[in-house]
Amino acid sequence: MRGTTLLALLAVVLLYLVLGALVFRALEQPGERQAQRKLGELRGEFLRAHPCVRERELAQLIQEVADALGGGADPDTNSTSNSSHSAWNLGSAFFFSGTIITTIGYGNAALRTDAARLFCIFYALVGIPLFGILLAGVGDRLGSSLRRGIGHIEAIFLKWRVPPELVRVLSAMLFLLVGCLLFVLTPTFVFCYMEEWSKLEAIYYVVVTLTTVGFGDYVAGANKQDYPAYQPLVWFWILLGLAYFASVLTTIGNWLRVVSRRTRAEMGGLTAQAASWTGTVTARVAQRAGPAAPPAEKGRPPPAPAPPAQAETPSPPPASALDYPSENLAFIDESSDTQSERGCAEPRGRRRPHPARRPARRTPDPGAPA
Ligand code: Q6F
Repeated sequence: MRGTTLLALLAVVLLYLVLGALVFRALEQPGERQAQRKLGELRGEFLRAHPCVRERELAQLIQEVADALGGGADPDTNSTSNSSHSAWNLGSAFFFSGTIITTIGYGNAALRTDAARLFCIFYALVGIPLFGILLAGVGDRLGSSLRRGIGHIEAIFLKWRVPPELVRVLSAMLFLLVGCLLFVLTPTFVFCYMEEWSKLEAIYYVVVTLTTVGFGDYVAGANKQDYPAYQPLVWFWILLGLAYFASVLTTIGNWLRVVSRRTRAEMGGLTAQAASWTGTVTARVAQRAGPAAPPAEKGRPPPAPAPPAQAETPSPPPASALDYPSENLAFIDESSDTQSERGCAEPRGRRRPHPARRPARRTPDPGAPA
């Protein structure tokens, strides 16, 4: 990637961050203000109702509670009854290890001792790549079995003489639909029922988890359930869902890459035009000034009709994946491969030849390194 492209990308990302900040602030700050106000009122009321409690003491207790909550302690405890619930029993600790190696990192309970933090460093450094290997394997399996299933349906479509183009689009949609059904919608309903979350909360949790953002405001399986199979099922869902989402995110990335390439090509056209214009102008100026004229720019090659810019302009942007959504959606089972700069999947080895697959369109990418 060239320096200018990188800078442009940096600018886009910065803009995106600012946009996020503005929207989140607008949506969240009013509620926060209100909650703060209410808390202050409650505190004042409490102090008025219990004159024996000093304000300092109450503030101290609140601070202690807030700190303990961060460590995963249960606030619903008093000195006499020891709650059997622990954020660090074996099941919860196992879950915690899972949030490390998957990089979900909910953070609903965090490490408090230096020894544990030190161990966490090395645990993460080994565990994350290890889990990555597993995820790649799972993604591979998942992709090929999904593809096999959809291949049957494709064959039926083709038998019905549905145009191959349409079959490709349909099968890509089917890919997305089946995946969504299996890894987003079904879990959403399960979480709705098991955790008593609203539909929005549940789907928000699903996306936050499978994108590995992992805020930790919602955590599945945190409350003791009557179903012993629930937590293992969530584990299973996370393993498959992460693989599916990895491929979906890769696909979206490929679309964005196509958009950026297109923009770059258009921008390249503009700069080339500008370059050839300035080139002509300087040439004329130089001509008029005569052969003795000093070079227009010191330390730079003369502004000849710039060949590198020319190379970027002429052909219209390659027939891009955005024109053929199915070509991109077909990536959905190829998540385990790191997508190259070109963002085109190489047909890999033992893949069943795709009846409707058209040979990969490969147009030289003007922006790619040679
Ligand atoms: C779980 C649990 C959650 C909370 C720390 C994510 C792996 C399923 C628990 C699960 C267990 C204990 C998820 C598994 C991953 N959830 N207790 O197993 O006090 O909140 S706690 Cl959601 Cl990566």
